[in-house]
Amino acid sequence: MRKAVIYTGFFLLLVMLFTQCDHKKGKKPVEREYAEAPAFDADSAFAFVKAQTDFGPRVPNSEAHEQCAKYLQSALSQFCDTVVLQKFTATAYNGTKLQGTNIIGSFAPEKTRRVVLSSHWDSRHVADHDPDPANRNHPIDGANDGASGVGVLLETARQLAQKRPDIGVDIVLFDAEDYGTPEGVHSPEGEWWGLGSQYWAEHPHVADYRADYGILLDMVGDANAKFRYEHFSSEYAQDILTKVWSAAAKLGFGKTFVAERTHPITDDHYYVNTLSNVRMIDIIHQDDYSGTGFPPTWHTLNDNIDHIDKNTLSIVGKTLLYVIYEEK
Ligand code: AHN
Ligand code: ZN
Repeated sequence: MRKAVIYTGFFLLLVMLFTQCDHKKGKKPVEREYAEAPAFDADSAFAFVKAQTDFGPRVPNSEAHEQCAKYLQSALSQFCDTVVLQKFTATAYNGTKLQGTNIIGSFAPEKTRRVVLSSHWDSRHVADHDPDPANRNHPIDGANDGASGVGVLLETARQLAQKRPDIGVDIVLFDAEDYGTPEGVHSPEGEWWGLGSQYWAEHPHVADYRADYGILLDMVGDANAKFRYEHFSSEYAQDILTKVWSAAAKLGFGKTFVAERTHPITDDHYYVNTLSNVRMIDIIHQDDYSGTGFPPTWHTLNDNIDHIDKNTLSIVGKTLLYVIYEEK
């Protein structure tokens, strides 16, 4: 009788040991896959966002814009192998001549296999969607609309510098994305958004520039961010959308990256896709319930650092790093 109890106990112990091992074995492949990518530090990304908004609105032709360009150049210089400032003059919807600068940091510029990561670094000259009409001609901080994407890319650059991926990477910070025609204002026919990306697409920073694909970040800092398959991204580069959204799903971010098609946005990726030979997707926060199609702070004075969520920055940064380190 006692022997039977001892045998049963021993048997149960063996079963427990085996199921434990099995459990660990089942988990390991995912851990091993992810171990390739370095950690993404959300506090650091947030600090990179705040450093930009601390300059104030980064509207082309302003002092804050000029100071921020210097900051971004020096930040990228710490991490990248090369940094190029691409200066251009663009005419805005109202005839204003904008002095623009696209800022481009490269890792391993000699490699042919490469990916381009982008975001716009300027902020909008007017809060034309602010609920208070008195605020609508004030410039915005653009913490989400501009600085969030750049913050994620600066932290990504910091990680790439510490652990080199197999492929080359270009970080292209577009200027003058957000100087488009304000709501209710009449302007001549023309393409008034994405002035910096239009320039870069037609005048790449190196001759015969090519990349395997591109990823644009726009508004990646809201607490309730949801990213779907934006229409133009899907038309030009559905395979890249699938790659990125699958990576997010593997990391457990399926609630933020939802594999569902949604309507077109005229963003920097539109000009890259139509005017250059690089195929680029847009990771952009679209909202069906806010009334504008974008998050509630969009083009309002509320688009400030108080509405930036570290967790969203982290989800986007970890997904990006995963995708980059998967490329061989
Ligand atoms: C349109 O509203 C057509 N495009 C806006 C793209 C944008 C503005 N992204 C951020 N700010
Ligand atoms: Zn905007």
